[in-house]
Amino acid sequence: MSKIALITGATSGIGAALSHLLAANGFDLILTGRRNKRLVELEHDLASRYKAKCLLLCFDVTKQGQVQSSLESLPGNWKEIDVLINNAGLAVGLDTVDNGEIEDWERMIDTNVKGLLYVTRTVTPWMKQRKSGHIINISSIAGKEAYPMGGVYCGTKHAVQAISHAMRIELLPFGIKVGVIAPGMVDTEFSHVRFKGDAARAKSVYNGLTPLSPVDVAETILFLITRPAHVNIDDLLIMPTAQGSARDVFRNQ
Ligand code: NDP
Ligand code: 8X3
Repeated sequence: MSKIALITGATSGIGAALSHLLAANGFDLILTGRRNKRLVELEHDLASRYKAKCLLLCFDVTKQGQVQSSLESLPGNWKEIDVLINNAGLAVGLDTVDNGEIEDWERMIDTNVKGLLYVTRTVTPWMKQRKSGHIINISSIAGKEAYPMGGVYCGTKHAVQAISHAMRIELLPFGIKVGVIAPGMVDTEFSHVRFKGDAARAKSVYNGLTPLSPVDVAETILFLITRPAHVNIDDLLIMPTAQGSARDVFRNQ
């Protein structure tokens, strides 16, 4: 029987790459995001390439009511989620704390922290009932160290680390695994979103170096979720070879 994986933020970047990889590996997929057109295109693509079975849920993770009603609308067996990938997230802006845009802070905190919590709050009881499941939360190098002008984004990813740690302990009696993957620079729409559509600035982030690709991260997640039942990878930091810390990168100019 196929396993069911729910991926939040499947419409782009890491989530989209992971959707392809899990479909290719026989998972049935619940794919979520706000951009419905992309979800529909992704579903067609996965069906034609891998004959994948997908269920689409278009919702905004920051809206608790939408999250809960969308997930509760899952028919019958689709609630038997084996793997939850809390991937939806973003950085908005790059600024000091005394200068940052309040609206940017709200979006990051609402998406990266509260959104992850809303999805987890709905799905975890279903896993507990079945005494089975695996939750992977996407953190970041920003969840391991802070850097100037990234204080709020780093704060949200540090929160993901702490919440994941607590969940891992809470869920021990239920045999539910909780893992974290913390990537360094990945070439996705992330910088485009952070710099509010400024394509030149987004591109400059990766000048002179080879960042991780979304497929690199997806392949690592596949490894995490295919370990034997008695093995859990708690926390995995994955970096481009050219990046040694959040701020130390080697660029070939
Ligand atoms: P992308 O911008 O390419 O993808 C982000 C995904 O999150 C999209 O599918 C987007 O879907 C979804 N999303 C954002 N906001 C919401 C929301 N309010 N409700 C529902 N879905 C939402 O970036 P990445 O693939 O890089 O990001 C994925 C995760 O990886 C994030 O948590 C990010 O913080 C983390 N990360 C990224 C790194 C990088 O360098 N790229 C490094 C380390 C961690 P839609 O817009 O359709 O809603
Ligand atoms: C994204 C990577 O270094 O911009 O999480 O924080 S970074």
